[in-house]
Formats: sequence, C-alpha cells, structure tokens
Amino acid sequence: MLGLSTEKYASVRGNKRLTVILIGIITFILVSVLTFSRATFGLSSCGRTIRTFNEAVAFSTSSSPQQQQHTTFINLNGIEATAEGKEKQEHVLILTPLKNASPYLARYFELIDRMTYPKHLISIAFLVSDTTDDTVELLKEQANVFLNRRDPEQRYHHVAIYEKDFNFELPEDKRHTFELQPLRRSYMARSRNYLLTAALREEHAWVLWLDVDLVEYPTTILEDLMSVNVDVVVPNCLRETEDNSFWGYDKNNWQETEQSLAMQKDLDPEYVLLEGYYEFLTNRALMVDMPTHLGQLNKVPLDGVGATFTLVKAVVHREGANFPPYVFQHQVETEGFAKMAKAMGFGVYGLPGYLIYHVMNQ
Ligand SMILES: Nc1nc2c(ncn2[C@@H]2O[C@H](COP(=O)(O)OP(=O)(O)OP(=O)(O)O)[C@@H](O)[C@H]2O)c(=O)[nH]1
Ligand SMILES: [Mg+2]
Repeated sequence: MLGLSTEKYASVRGNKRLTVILIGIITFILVSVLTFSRATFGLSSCGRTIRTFNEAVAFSTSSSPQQQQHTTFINLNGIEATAEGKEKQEHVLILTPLKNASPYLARYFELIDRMTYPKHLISIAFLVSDTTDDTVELLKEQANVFLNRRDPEQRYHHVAIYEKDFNFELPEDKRHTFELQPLRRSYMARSRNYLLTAALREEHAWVLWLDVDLVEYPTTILEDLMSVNVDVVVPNCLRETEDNSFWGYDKNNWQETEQSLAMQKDLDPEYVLLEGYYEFLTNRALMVDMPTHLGQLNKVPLDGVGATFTLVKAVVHREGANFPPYVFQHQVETEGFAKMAKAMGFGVYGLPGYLIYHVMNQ
C-alpha cells in the first residue's frame, strides 16, 4: 500500500510540475505576443513602431520619468557686434512684420538675396498678422529655396515664420489718418515685440528691422552700416519716384530741437507726437531734410527712428529696449524705441547721405 501510494503521489507531483511549466510557457508566449503586437501595429502610446526587443527596452526607458535632461550652457559674453561684422563672422537676424504683403515679397527677397553679406550668417524671421492673402504660402516657398540650395555657401542660416493675429482691422483708406496713428502704431509695436521675443537667438549679434515694401538699397548696405559701429543706425529712406526726383519718405528719423523740446514741456504726457502731419507741427529736424552731400557714411545723432531699414546691435534689445505700445516720452513704436534706447545710454544715429527707397504709394 505504502509503496503503491508513494508511486501515485510521485506521478501526481510529476503531473503538477508539468502543468505549472506548461502554464508558465503559455503565459510567456501570450505576454510576448501581446507586447509585440501592440508595438508592431503602432498601438504604443506615442504611435511609434517598435521592431526589436532592444527597441522595446529603449522605449520603456526613454519614457521613464527618470530620463536624463541636459543643461544648456551658453556663454553670452562672446557675442560681439563690431565694425568688422563680416570678417568676424557675426550673425544678423532680419526681422520683418507682415500684413497682406504678397505683392511686395518677390522684390523683398530679391533685394535680400543680392546683399553681399554671407548668407550663412543671415537668419530671417517674419511675423504675419491679420492676413487674408497668400503671404504665408509665398514665405514657405521662398524659405525652402533659401535653406536648401545645392551650394551650401548660398544657403541662409535659418528662416522662421510666426503667425499672430491681433484682429486689428483698419480700412486701407484710413491707414494714415492722423487720429488713428497712435492705435495703428501701438499694434505695430506689439507685432514687433512678438517677433523679436520669438526670433532672437544666442548667435545673433545684429538685428535688422526691414519693412517689406522697400524697392532699392545698395548690396553692401549691411557691411556699410556695420562699419559706422553704433548701437542703432538708419539710412535715409526716400520715396521711389518716376522722374528720380528727391522725395523724402521716412519722416520718423528725426532730431529734437530747442523748439520741439520747449513745446513738449507743456504737453500732456499721454499725447503722442507724429511726424509728417499738418494737424500738429512738432518743430523737429527731419533727416529727410538734412544735407545729403557730406558723404554716405557721415552720421548725425537722432532722437527718433523709423524701421524701414534699421540696424541694431542685438545687445540693445537684449538689455531691454523694445517697441513701446504705450506712450513713452510722447512716442510709441519705433520712435519710442529710439527714445528708450537713448534713455538707456545707447547711441542712435542716421546717415542722411546713405539713400534707400520705399515703394511709391498713396
Ligand atoms: N504684423 C503686422 N505687420 C504689419 C501690420 N501693418 C503693416 N505691417 C507690416 O509692417 C511693415 C511696415 O508697414 P507699412 O504698411 O509699410 O507701414 P508704413 O511704411 O508706415 O506705411 P506705407 O506708407 O503704407 O507703406 C510692412 O512690412 C508691413 O507689411 C500689422 O498690422 N501687423
Ligand atoms: Mg511701408
């Protein structure tokens, strides 16, 4: 009996072991099939396709909360904007705000591309606002050309397109109405600040504010303006004319005078002064009225600037001078920027003899 029952027990124990092993094998196969089928058919949480066991392990570690993050260390002491920008390989960031700008883009890109400054040192960034035409599509097409040319020497460093609507609508025939200028310019200021904060990177030594509707400027303009070696510099922006007659365009480049400062003493601090309007005369000295024969690079100090073509050492923006959308010393936007830069101790200059041209419009 004893011998028989021992045999029975032994065979029962043997069967149990076999069953446990079988269950183990089946479970392993099921789990493996489930795991790999989820991954292979792209059902993993991030939609990635995992093909090998090693990838599966890597995937599980990469999404672990203990993932190693690396600190970014950038020494900002090394960024310099000098008179020898080209030789010292200094990067330039071109910034252009845009609104329904497609008619101007072909000429805008042609002029940029003609410049002799090395393309690999140029980044371009756009802020497109409240736009209904095909500006964004045209920008994408041109960016693709500028970034992917066969010759690496001809490729630009970076192109970025930002879109931000302010839902600011102004009928085309009211764009230059005197009373609406502070509001229009305040929205322009917001656009410029958005663009600046989105696009400025650590490599940029210079920022060039460039309006889309210029029709002519010299190919060496970046090297020329850099050679003046000041914090903010603007050329003299005229209006394109059919008979090549001299017709000043950008009246936002100006100097305060004794009379203009005296008049401001009694002015409501919230009052925004504007140039080029008969409604309120400011008595400032406009750069478009200054002598142009004293040499292309002859510089004059300015207190207000426009931004059709304004070259700024990036340090000026980095340290905090931007485009006030509120009233700062009676100015907003670009002229407010000049006032702010001066209040911070930066130098702001214009070149009356260095001529560039804005499209003729109403
Ligand atoms: N993001 C943005 N850009 C704008 C807006 N209005 C104009 N722009 C762009 O800002 C730049 C300067 O605007 P312009 O309309 O040329 O201003 P302006 O030179 O004072 O006026 P015009 O004499 O009509 O040329 C151009 O590149 C425009 O495309 C706006 O509301 N938002
Ligand atoms: Mg314009």
